[in-house]
Amino acid sequence: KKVIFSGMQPSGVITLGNYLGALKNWTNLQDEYNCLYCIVDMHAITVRQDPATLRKNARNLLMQYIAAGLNPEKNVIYYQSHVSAHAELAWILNCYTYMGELSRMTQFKEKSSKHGENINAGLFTYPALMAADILLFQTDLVPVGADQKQHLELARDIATRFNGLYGDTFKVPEPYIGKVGARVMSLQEPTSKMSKSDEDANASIYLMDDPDAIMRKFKRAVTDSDACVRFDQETKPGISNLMSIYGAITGQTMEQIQSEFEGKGYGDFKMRVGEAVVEELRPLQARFKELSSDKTYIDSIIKKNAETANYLATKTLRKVQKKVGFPPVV
Ligand code: AQP
Repeated sequence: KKVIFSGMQPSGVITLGNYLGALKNWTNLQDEYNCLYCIVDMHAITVRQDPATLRKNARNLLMQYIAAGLNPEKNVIYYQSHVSAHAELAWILNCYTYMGELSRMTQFKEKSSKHGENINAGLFTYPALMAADILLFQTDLVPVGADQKQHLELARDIATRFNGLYGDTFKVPEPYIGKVGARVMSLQEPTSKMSKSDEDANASIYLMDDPDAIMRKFKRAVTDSDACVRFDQETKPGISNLMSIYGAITGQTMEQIQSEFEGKGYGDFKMRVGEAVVEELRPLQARFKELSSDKTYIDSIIKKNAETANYLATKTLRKVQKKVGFPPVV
């Protein structure tokens, strides 16, 4: 079976964007591939986090992975910080990554302008850590959204460079292009993406929002004055966003949605989108609630999966350490 690796940052409470763009699609891969899904808490601290909140978000994220349908017996679901090989390989890869390459990363440019008061070295070398995450497991395929493509490309370059210098060491990962997940935009500013770290709570639907909150946020979603449900991301970003959310859940095409709401007002349309989201999230929320009350079970999952990830990661790390000339432990 081919290996798939992906992850999310516990940098907030995950949103409908994270779910429709990534998590929901991951659940369809678990039978066909060997999948590792990491909670990348080491990446999260490249932006300042409150320790207690980070801990809580990370545990919730792990439970949300499971609640969304990832089977923890089949997928390796674990915290990045529990597998020290991530940091160790990242250091080595940092030494094979050029400043020029890192300076070209658009995420660094964006995040450093957003977090101007804390442009730390970790934020800059983030892609080397991400390369380590992926390369540690001899990953074949990485499901990535458009915004992570550049980082994956760099991971491939680093792997190829290392292999060129020392002989075959890393599998060079490919992007996994599956059924395209929806790119969900902010409900308040539909030209920028929905983000878990957005300070405006009305801009995002959180996976754990109750039905009232979900309906309220959709009612308030920014649209336009055209009063026609039609897909046009240029001139109607708000409506187009609601249409892709609805389509991602119901499986309908944009044309089908357009004809379903022909002659109907935005009020009706928003209600239907809200209801569809509420129904989609209902079973996930129920399962999350069950998991939250089973501390022993979750703890055992965390422990067991960290052991598996550690075992797999150490195999690659030892190989790399040997190649670069580190002496074996005697
Ligand atoms: N709006 C989105 N629509 C579709 N997919 C999305 N993803 C994120 N936002 C959307 C996908 O979710 C995964 C999570 O990636 P991440 O946790 O590494 O962080 P991110 O991409 O930076 O997501 P956020 O929510 O915007 O987090 P913050 O606010 O912390 O930066 C990825 O697979 C991503 O493609």
